[in-house]
Formats: sequence, structure tokens, C-alpha cells
Amino acid sequence: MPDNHRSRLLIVSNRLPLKVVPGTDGKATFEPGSGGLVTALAPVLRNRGGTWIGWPGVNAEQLPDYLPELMEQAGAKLGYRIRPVSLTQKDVKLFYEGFSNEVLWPIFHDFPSLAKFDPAYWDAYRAVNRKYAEAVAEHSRPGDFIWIHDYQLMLVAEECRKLGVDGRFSFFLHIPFPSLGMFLKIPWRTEILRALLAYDLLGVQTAWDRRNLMECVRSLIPEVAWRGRGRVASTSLEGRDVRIGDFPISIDYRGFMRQAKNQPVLQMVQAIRKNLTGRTVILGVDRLDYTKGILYRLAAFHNALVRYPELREKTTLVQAAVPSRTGVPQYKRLRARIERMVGRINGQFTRPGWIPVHYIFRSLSREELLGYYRAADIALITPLKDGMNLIAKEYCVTNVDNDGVLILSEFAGAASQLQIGALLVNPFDVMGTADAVYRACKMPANERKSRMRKMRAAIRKQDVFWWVDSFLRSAIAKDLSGFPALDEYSPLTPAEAVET
Ligand code: ADQ
Repeated sequence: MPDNHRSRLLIVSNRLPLKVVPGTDGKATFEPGSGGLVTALAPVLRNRGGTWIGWPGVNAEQLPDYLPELMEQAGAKLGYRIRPVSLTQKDVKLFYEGFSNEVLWPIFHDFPSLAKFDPAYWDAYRAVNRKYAEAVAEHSRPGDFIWIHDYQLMLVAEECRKLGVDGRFSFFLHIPFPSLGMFLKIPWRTEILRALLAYDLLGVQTAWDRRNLMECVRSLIPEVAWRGRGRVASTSLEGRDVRIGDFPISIDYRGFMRQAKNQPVLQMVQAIRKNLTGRTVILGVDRLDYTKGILYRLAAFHNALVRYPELREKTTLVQAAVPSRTGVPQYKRLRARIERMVGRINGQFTRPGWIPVHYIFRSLSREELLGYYRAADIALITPLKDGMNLIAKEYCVTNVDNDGVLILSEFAGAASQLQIGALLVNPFDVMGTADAVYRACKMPANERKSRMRKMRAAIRKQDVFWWVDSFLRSAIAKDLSGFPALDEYSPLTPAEAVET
């Protein structure tokens, strides 16, 4: 079938899958993004003649004339169209830092005391969602498949329908969906839920999130009755079917495994281990965010050193924190608290030749990140609440020797798939987490291997290509023709398949 008869795919996300690097001459260059989402969607976008709509990361006040040309260059290089949404500095302040990160982010992660319900934030959120909808209206054509991502853009489908856009709208929420009690705190809760019901398919990370969303709809919009008991439930509203399902996002298993064996990564492992010979290396890697539980984790490590003296001088915690949302006040305060706590632990326990906590505050290069994953004996991943947590999956897949231990928070979405091999902890339980650290340090090799093998096999089976495929299949259940089968995206070679 000629391409112009098939519906095209439009991806809409807050940020475009690239980084604009402003130059000194008023021009700029760009670096393509390398995350799992970009890797998984790129082949589908190329096959179907797709478009990605989003904010390029620089404000409308910067690069006003040069941006369209740069986006054309980016599109030519990536193999699909890139269409920028222009945001002003004020939009970024009120819509992104304000409503998205000071209302939705804390409430959806169970931190109501950190939420700031400023009506100006809500006005900006609606106005900016409208801007994204206008971009969709401009760049779509009838019958297109429009896939909108994440909590910043929950109102886009509703705005598109008001603008008369004729398309099929799907939405994926990358963060958790809160319980009814938590969601009710948002003054604009009913408007948000009604807007979500303008989508044809609503995708969330876990069964918990699906149940929470369904319960919120049930109690705030009583005319809606859900049908179905499986992973995808549905309802009818204004003559349309609305479906809701859980689709746990994942990573490019094959890509990570290949990169983990690259020479620069192996050199990095050697460099990291050189200064830590004979020590058990425990790794924490996160964006510096209060949801990631870094303070509780440091407290648990401190508790383990106090209660299990045999760990002293033999165990090192490497904590990497990537600077994030540095314009939001809570993030600045959190950074200061983490640094004080690292100072306190090191001040109390450091001995000649041993520093208990190695703290890194910057973004790691890909080689460094994979090097740390491979060098670590234990990954300590203890978010207080997390949609999925891809670090947990990346650690397992990179662990090609199957000898690492994953300690994982039961409040990470990843726990539902990785509980088969991880040591699950309640991150608020400092002593329980400290006990898990001790247990991981003492775990025999055969137990480590058997646990890690199970987790790696689970991730291989449901990698990010599986995720894209199962989401798209659910979204177009009545019209599967034209979408390639799962194994056309990323077939594993037989050697890789047995190597888990
Ligand atoms: P995040 O909150 O950003 O994502 P996470 O899924 O753990 O959380 O990580 C995203 C990516 O950032 C990882 O792929 C990792 O490689 C990269 N990264 C993290 N630390 C890094 C470092 N120090 N240096 C370089 N790169 C680093 C949101 C939700 C999650 C959900 C994802 C995907 O909050 O719950 O899993 O989206 O849906």
C-alpha cells in the first residue's frame, strides 16, 4: 500500500528528541537524543513517515530565525520530521516548572506538601497544552495516529478535538498515577480527568496506576462505567470507545548488552575498580529528585555501617546524581541536604585509604554510566515512588556476568517485573534497607547468578520494542494492517538469546 494511504505516526512530547546547542554566532547545532524512547520509536517513525512535535529546549526569545532551518537539518538527519513548539521564558516558568513540576509531579508521586496550587500555573498549563494542540493541528492530516507523552501534556487531545483535528489520540503516562485520595487534592481534578477521557487509549506503567486512574474516573465522573477485567479495560463516552491499559516501559536490551562489552566501557570499569580493589561497590544513580529517595538511601547505608561493623573499609557507596530542574526551589534545597549528609557519613567513617561514599554531581557520559553499572557489585535503587525506573533495568542488562545484586524499592514500577530476582525493600524502612545491603554483600555467587538471570530474561522478553509494539497494537486493535510485527523491530540473534 502506498505510504500516503497509511495513517502516519505523530509523536508529541514536552521535549524534542534532541538537544540544541546554541553557538556564539546566533546559530546553533543539535545533538540527537539517545534515550530508550527515541531508540524504540525511530524505526516506526521512519517506516511510517512520522513526525515528532515538541519543545526544542531553547526559549522562543533565543534563536528565533534560525530554529526552523535547524529543525529541517535535524529531520533530514534523523529520518523523520521534527516540528518545534515555541515556548517563551514565561511558559517555561509557569507551565513546565510551575504546573508540571510543582503541582503534578509532587501529587502524582505522593508528596502533597511540596505542591503549590497556584491558579496562574493552571492557566499556563491550559494555554501551553493548547499551543501543542495547535502544532498538532498544523502538522497532522485526517486519520493520523497521534501519540502524546506524559504528564505535561494531558490536555492535548481535548484541545485538538476542540480544534477539529481528525485523528486517533493515544496517551502514555511515564510517571505513576496517584490514588484517589491524593488526586482529589488537585483543584482542577475533574477538568484533568475529563481531558484524559478525550484520548482513545490511555496507557500507564503498572496495574496499580491503571486501577488508580479507573477509580478516580469512577468517583469523579459517575456516568463512566468500565468494562473488562484484563490489562486493557474500556468504556464508552459520547459515542467513542476509551481504553485504558498498563504497558511497562523498558529499555533496548540488545543495544545495552552490546554497549556493555565495548572497549571504552571495559576501560572505564578498570579505571573505576583500580581505586576500589577488594571492596564491594554499591551503586546509586538517579536524577537529583526528591522522589528518588537519595536521603533515605544514605541513611540506610549509614545505618548498615553502624550496625554491621564488618562492612566498614570493605564497602563503598558510589552515588551519582544528575542535576535536574535546577530552577525549582525544592531541588536546590535537596542538593544541599544530600551534600551535608554525604559529608557527615564520610566525616564519621573515613579511614586512611577508604572513603565510604563517593558522590558525583553531574551527568555521566554513556561509557561512564555503563562502566559504573558493570563495576558495581550491588545496585541500590530505592525511589520513594517511581513510574518505572529504567536504571534498575539498565543495571541488570549491563550485568553480562550475572553476578550483581539488585536491591529495589517496592514503590518503583519496575518492581512488578523484577521482584523475581531483586531484593525488594521499603525505602522508608531504613533498618530494613540496611539489612538488605548486608544480605546482598553476603549473598553466595550461585544465588546472585540465578536471581540476575531471571531478571535479565524478563527484560529481554519485554524490551522497549515489545513495549512500543504492544502499545500500538492495543491502540489500533481494529486495524493491525500496516504495523510491522514485533520481530521486525529488533530481532535478537540466537547467540544473544541464549546469553541472558
Ligand atoms: P526518570 O525519572 O528520568 O524518567 P529513570 O527511568 O530512572 O527516571 O531514568 C531515565 C534515564 O536517565 C535512564 O535511561 C538513564 O540512563 C538516564 N540517566 C540517569 N542517571 C544518569 C546519569 N547519572 N548520567 C547519565 N544518564 C543518566 C521518567 C519516570 C520514570 C520512568 C521513565 C521512562 O520518572 O519512572 O521509568 O520516565 O518512562
